[in-house]
Amino acid sequence: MTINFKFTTLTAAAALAAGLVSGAHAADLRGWNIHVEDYPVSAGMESFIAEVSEKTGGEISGKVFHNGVLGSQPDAIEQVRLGALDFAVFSLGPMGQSVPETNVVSLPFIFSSVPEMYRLMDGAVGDAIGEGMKEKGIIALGWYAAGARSFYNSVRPINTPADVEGLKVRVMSNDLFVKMIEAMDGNATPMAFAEVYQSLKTGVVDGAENNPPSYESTNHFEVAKYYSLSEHLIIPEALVMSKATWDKLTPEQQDIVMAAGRASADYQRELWAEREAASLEIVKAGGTEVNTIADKAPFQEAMTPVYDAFLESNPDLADLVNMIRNAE
Ligand code: BDP
Repeated sequence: MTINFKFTTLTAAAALAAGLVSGAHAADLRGWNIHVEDYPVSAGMESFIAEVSEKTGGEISGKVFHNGVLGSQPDAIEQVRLGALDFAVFSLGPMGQSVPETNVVSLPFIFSSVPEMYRLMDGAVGDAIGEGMKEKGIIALGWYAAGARSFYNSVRPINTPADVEGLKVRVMSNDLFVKMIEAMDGNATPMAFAEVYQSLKTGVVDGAENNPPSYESTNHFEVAKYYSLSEHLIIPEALVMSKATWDKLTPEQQDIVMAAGRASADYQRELWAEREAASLEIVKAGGTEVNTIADKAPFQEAMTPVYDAFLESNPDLADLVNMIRNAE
């Protein structure tokens, strides 16, 4: 018995050194996705896992579970940290509770434009946030596009912060978004993405906020006809792998996974630009009244208390905030 046991252990160790066992263990990765199958994030995730499978000669394969069937986003973030889910695309919005650094990109109007967000996330800002995620068990493989989020509701077009007053607005689960709505005297309701359609329809909430592809793909536009281009949040999304899964890979496999993650982000960003334009056309054809906001300065000014409270309770993140705010 003892001899057999030793033999088995040695064989396993030898196989591990050759990268065979780790590859075999990682073979069937489970990917969490909140979106419908026909969505830029979904296509990006599919291209990622297909490339990983091809480049590892099938040592690592996987399946993407679309439509949030594996649970809500806040839960899935914890599952990835624990290694119960292997990969996912997360908005950095609901990641704030687990990874403090990610809160910086959830501050309203912190990026001045989407191109600026890409540039900074592909540089030192993204590196700092990625480090914070790694410390919490999440490996960032690529920054995905999510455009800018704007308000929509079933009551009235929004042109000034005063138009938000008294509205019940669904937000993603993060206290920063509650504070953002309260700064305009609205009533914020944190709620899972999957529950928003029904809540809009039954009047549990008057509105929500999201980018055009999410407003369209969820059919929220059918039940909240006013879409006002406030573009108050530019929050990147991340293709991530659980560190528990990552640590089982050989260095060669890790290189393949990292390169496939980056490539899938480039692809997703291209798809995003097309989908954003298409989504706006679809919602307009469906009867949505889209309005631009002539002057966004009053919204930005209304956010001062949000920044003040954030910096007061997170003084260690001031450098990162300033790095983004002072970016040329
Ligand atoms: C979408 C994001 C998704 C979020 C969702 C939300 O892609 O990750 O869960 O917004 O509002 O734009 O919950």
